[in-house]
Amino acid sequence: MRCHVCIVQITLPRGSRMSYGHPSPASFSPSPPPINSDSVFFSSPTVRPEGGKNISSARSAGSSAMAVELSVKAAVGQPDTLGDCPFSQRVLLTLEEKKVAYEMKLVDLKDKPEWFLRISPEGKVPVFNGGDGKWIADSDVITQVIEEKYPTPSLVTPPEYASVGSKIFSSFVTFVKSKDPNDGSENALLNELQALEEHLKAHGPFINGQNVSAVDLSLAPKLFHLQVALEHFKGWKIPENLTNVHAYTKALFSRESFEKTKPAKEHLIAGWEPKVNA
Ligand SMILES: N[C@@H](CCC(=O)N[C@@H](CS)C(=O)NCC(=O)O)C(=O)O
Repeated sequence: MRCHVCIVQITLPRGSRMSYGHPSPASFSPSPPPINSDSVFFSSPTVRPEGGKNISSARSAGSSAMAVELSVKAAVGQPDTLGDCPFSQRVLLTLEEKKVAYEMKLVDLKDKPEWFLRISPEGKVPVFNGGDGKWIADSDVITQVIEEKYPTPSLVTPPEYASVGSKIFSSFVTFVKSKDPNDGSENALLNELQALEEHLKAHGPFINGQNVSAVDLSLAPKLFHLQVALEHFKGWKIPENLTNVHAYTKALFSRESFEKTKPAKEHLIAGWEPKVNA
């Protein structure tokens, strides 16, 4: 099913009444989820994720019978607001870039509802239903399925570029949690960013050249977390001399798809706080 009007459904998690099925390698087939009476439908041009339910342009709930659905993380302490999961945002970005209509369900990971645990037995977001009732976990698998189902515009990244920047997020996590300034975690992150700089200098502006592709949509939310969290917790910024990385983040963060799906900075910081101060 292809639609050029993106629809987002903000759902009260506790009120959701979704059907479920049994896991297979990456998917499982519940009976179609019933329409949730708590659901509110929004057309995406007016959607401000931080705005939660205070959004106009409501649509009839009846139009969602076989809709594409995506469950994502709700903000910490605010179950009706989009949260800060980079894997969830990656899938949202993929749907937005391909202009696929979808319904978004917010999940409070601190108080996982039963319906969610049925469709995601590991209790992780994102989980995706392509409209056929099969629930799929893991952003790697989900984005692959979306690419196959909606091949235009293609977001395929050539295999030789697929792992560019792939160690940035883990390096950032180590550094942001580090309490020892001499443990080498800052240098490890700088080395990864330098490698991205060199790749972009040779092949940019995006990782696969002129057009955004899947690897950029995976990296963009992670770079946003890096930028916001490191500035907040360590007063640290990506060095000025990494000019291609700066141009890259600017280009990614200013895309309409990113503006629509990004977490509010305060929610991102609230998400990292317990890990940083553990
Ligand atoms: N490899 C998974 C990672 C998903 C993941 O770790 N999601 C986190 C939120 S960002 C989660 O659901 N954690 C479970 C929890 O916090 O209880 C993917 O790419 O989708």
